[in-house]
Amino acid sequence: MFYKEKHINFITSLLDAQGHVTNVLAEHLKMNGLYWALSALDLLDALPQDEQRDFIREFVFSCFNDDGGFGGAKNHDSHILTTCSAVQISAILGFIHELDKDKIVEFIASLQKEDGSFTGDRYGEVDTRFSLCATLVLSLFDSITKINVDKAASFIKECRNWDGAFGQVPGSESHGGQIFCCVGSLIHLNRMDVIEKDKLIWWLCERQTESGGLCGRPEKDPDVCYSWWNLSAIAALNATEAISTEALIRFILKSQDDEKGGIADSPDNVADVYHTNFGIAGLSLMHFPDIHQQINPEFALTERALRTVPYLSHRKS
Ligand code: GRG
Ligand code: ZN
Repeated sequence: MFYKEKHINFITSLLDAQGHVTNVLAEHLKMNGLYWALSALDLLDALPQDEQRDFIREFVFSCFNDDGGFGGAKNHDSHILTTCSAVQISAILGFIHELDKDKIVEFIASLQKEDGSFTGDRYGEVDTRFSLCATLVLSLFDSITKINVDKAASFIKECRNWDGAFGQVPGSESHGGQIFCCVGSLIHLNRMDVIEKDKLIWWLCERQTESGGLCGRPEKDPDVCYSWWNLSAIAALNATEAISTEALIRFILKSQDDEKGGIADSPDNVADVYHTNFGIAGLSLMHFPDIHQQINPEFALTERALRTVPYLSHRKS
């Protein structure tokens, strides 16, 4: 049984009247938390309306900085992770056309390094997560050519390991989360040729555990969020039939809180907004019948939201 109404109540109860994700998340996670909450509500056909929507829009604008990026809260420094969430929220709530596209694109492009990688902010940490944020945002603005596409792809290739999977930086361990980032980046860069498809699908399938849940690395415990990180890559490679979706659906449903709503990282743990969103997103990838919205694996947005983005009007979904 899927507790749709309970999940809607669980998430809406985390949003205060102004649309902020209250209590549960630290200040610097407010923007990301808002994306998780709104993405889940979009998938459940329960987005906030009217006043609450306007408050969220104002919050997003209040986090915009002169450098063209968004901080995680008002007066916070810009970061590519929070910029990505802010742009995604704007797409979900239908105000992306009001953002200062040119300044945001300039901010993202300024974070690309000589080797094609991206830093998260002006302090210089590099991670393939940031490549995904950069390419996702540029793709939404139809501006991918504002970066060096060849170098961006060759950096991702450097992060590909002998097992066909990807890590955070060259030489680092393969991980489901980074695979989502690298596969997504390569799709946005139109460089799927960098993927060793058979090897990668094999690696991903081997992450399904006896419980039906997916784990992020060999010998690790299953966790509902990999029903998004791993499965989105599997779906993008058109290989969903290579895992047991029935067993994975059972694992996600078992991780629900059947009283208060919400989904935890695994059965019997405490539900949170992050696992609720990615659990529901995973169910959407598997065309679970109670979820009517289809999520797109490389944008982590519903096809409904993507259809409202004016810069993508030429796109066939
Ligand atoms: C557009 C949805 C979206 C995201 C932006 C932030 C980001 C880009 C991607 C995150 C990808 C990632 C690294 C996900 C994994 C997160 C996670 C569960 C990390 C836990 O790692 P460990 O080592 O746990 O603590 P394991 O599961 O390996 O034991
Ligand atoms: Zn998790």
